[in-house]
Amino acid sequence: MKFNSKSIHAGSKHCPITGAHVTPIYQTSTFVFKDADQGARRFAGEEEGYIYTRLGNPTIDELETRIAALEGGEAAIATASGMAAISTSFLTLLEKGDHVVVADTLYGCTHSLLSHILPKFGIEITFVDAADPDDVEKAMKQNTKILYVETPANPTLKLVDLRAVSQIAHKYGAYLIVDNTFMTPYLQRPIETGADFVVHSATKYIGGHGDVVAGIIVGPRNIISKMKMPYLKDLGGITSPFDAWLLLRGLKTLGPRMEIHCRNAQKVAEYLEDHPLIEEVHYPGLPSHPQHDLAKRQMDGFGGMISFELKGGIEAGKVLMDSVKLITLAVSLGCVDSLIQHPASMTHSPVPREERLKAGITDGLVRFSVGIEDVEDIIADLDQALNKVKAVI
Ligand code: LCS
Repeated sequence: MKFNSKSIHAGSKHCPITGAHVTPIYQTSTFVFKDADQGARRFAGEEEGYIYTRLGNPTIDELETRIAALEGGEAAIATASGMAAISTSFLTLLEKGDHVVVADTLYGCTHSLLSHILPKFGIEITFVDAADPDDVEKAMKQNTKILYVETPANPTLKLVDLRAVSQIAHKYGAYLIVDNTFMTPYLQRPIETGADFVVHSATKYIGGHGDVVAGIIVGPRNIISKMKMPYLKDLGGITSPFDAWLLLRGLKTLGPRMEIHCRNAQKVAEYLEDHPLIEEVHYPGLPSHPQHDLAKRQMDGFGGMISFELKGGIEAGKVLMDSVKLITLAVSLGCVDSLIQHPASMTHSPVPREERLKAGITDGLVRFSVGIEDVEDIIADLDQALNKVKAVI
């Protein structure tokens, strides 16, 4: 099956009891055993079947099968949030004394997990400019267990050459984990270019409608099984059957939504680049993006995320964010509606200012998640808000 067919059908099982066409929300915490021996057999792993939703649930299973098929991975697990996916991967794969190499441009809470929480457990972290494979290789050591990157990175849209860094990771016997939140498997499948694991904030494009917080991990079946049992079972960060159902519903329209996000973002990026009040636009689909050639090679589309700097810095940015009407001032991204926010004071506030600036997350940077509204309306809203900026600077 091709992508859009898989996103509707992969893993889908019509209800064997009622014949319900759409998979039901198995909103139950526990499952009934026929007798005590059956319960014991299921706990012992001698018989397949459900026990308790933290250990497995039919609605969640269908989501996991579908997303693994879309990413081209062997297996997947769904988690309570993107951060639960990232922390569960690290806690499964790492041991005291291990070393992790990470891109210096990451979502703020991922940065905070790596710089404040993992070191408490004896894990050493090195931040690198992952856009430069030489910088990555210089940081690798004998005990490097994980190389972790986001591409495009949140919020600067800097790219990482996945083929190059997967070769480096494997040369040192490390796993490459790629956060594919900004792209989704519709636009980029890192496992096909050598990544070992893909993680997602499914809160974003996978859900797509701004009504769920969840995460996904995709990878080799033997390790994903271990992540599920005992790690996720004991750490506890599972998703709920209802959220899994919302994600299954979101996935059915992932391809068509991403097409519109990409088309709209390209037009918005071009509009912004031509606007006299805009200093710089970061969007991989613009020829001015320093890694535009890599974007064309590695991605099947340039995505829906843009960041930009206004002349007049953050004060001008605040006027813009306070003046939009159709566009919503809120964090999160990947929603059908357009969202605008300020990384330095919001999503990336956990990153110390000096490190933020080194990674290109300036005080004036504004991030825009372009929705699937009619692009003329999005541009008209930006235009009226930029006119307000013009009046005050
Ligand atoms: N990875 C990326 C690239 C993200 O952007 C986020 C959240 C996460 C992981 C964590 O996912 P969560 O636990 O929230 O599901 N990014 C956010 C953002 O940029 N604005 O609000 C949340």
